[in-house]
Amino acid sequence: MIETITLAHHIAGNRREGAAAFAQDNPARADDLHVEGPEADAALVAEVVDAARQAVEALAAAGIEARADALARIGRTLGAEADRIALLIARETGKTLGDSKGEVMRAARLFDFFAGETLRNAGERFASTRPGAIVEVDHVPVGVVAAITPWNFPIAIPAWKIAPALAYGNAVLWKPSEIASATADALMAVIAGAGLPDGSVNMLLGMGDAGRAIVEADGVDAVSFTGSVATGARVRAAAAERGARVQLEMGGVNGLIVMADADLDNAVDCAVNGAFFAAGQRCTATSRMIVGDAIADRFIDAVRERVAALKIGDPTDAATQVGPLAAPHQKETIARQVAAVEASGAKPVFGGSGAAMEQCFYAPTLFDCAAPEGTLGQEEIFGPVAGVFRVSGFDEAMTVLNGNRFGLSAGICTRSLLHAEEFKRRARAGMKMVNLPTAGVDYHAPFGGVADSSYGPREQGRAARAFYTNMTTSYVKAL
Ligand code: UN1
Repeated sequence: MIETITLAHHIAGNRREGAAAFAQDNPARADDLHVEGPEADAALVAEVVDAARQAVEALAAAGIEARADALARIGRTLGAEADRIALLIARETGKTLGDSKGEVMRAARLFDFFAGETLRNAGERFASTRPGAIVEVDHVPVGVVAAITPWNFPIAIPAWKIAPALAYGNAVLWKPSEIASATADALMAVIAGAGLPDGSVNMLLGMGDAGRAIVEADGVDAVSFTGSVATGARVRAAAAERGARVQLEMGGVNGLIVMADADLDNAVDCAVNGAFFAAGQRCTATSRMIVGDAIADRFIDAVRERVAALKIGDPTDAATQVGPLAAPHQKETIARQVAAVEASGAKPVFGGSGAAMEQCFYAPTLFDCAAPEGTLGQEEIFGPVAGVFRVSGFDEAMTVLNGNRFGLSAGICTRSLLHAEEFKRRARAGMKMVNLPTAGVDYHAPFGGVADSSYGPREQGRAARAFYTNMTTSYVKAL
């Protein structure tokens, strides 16, 4: 029996229905879940911007303690409802139940963290060069902030945009991915019960057209986007056109260096987790294993053995470690990219173009002797596909690591403190991991990349304030 969920936009506390414009089915099985929802247009965006503008006033009037309480309440409710929401994430996006539960808890902690930050938004005070005057610096709300979020972290990424936006007094216009809209609706239900003023968080559904209408809307003061490089470039251009603030988190072709002196067991754990968990659908996933010649054969054998033992299957089964890709078109894209890699002469160690399975499943795929300038070295493949790049030593490893236009996350497995420090100094990446997978970040530390991976200020942690506030400088002379 297929459950059908028909979604609506959420505008200032009310549901707004519309003709179904997109659909998402459980990517692991055909007989379970069908989600559909409408597409927002420019008129709807304008209506939301008005409601949100009023909410900015109401949020200021409510005061910081009311906002902190509301954020803490959202965190608590998410924690209490984690099992129910995790099951929905697994059914809608194919993320394993364990990962989904972990993600809901991460979202809960993000709301909790920013509940605290609401009260800690302190300014600065200077003596003025003009005798008798003082200078005060305040961090004030930007206004109406749009959050455009992807499906691969369908609740944590929205949380790390919505929570700081509210903490610092902004109202939110959120457009979740059409692949994760039922999960988004579940988060909206939790937010609705938190006691925030109507219009503080509004959700418009849809695909590219809705996203474009939001980014181009005049009253949207800032846009925080996580998604593909191609879409990110369009968001940046449209926001720049009208002078709106923009923050982009996009792709990565992240590399993990495995030095000959590494703890091999740990390095294999890092590589397998980074490349294949979440079916490789993390922008921090490991696409490139940059391995010292001396241990490459042993490393590959150990990876093959570890991957053969992975339990691939229904994400709602608690024992499953790797689920499907999120949607049929994702699987088609991966299949096309893998075929291109094979056409260039590469032979898979395991997986490959025959690895497409039933529904949206795609088996882990690893190529040996990958060329740094080829597809595996240069192009993001948002699936369980990685290449081994054999190198002669540390310097060559660093050259390969920094050899593409991205710079999100990078890792090294080594027992050498010298190489770990050199790696931290020379790796061109926003996140640097020593003896840890390239994926998996904390919620209280800054997150973001360099080069073509990111644009604008960092997300998460206290660093998030830079994007969600304007600085004002006041000069006061008491007479
Ligand atoms: C993580 O690795 O824990 O879309 C987070 C992504 C990133 C988040 C990664 N923005 O995969």
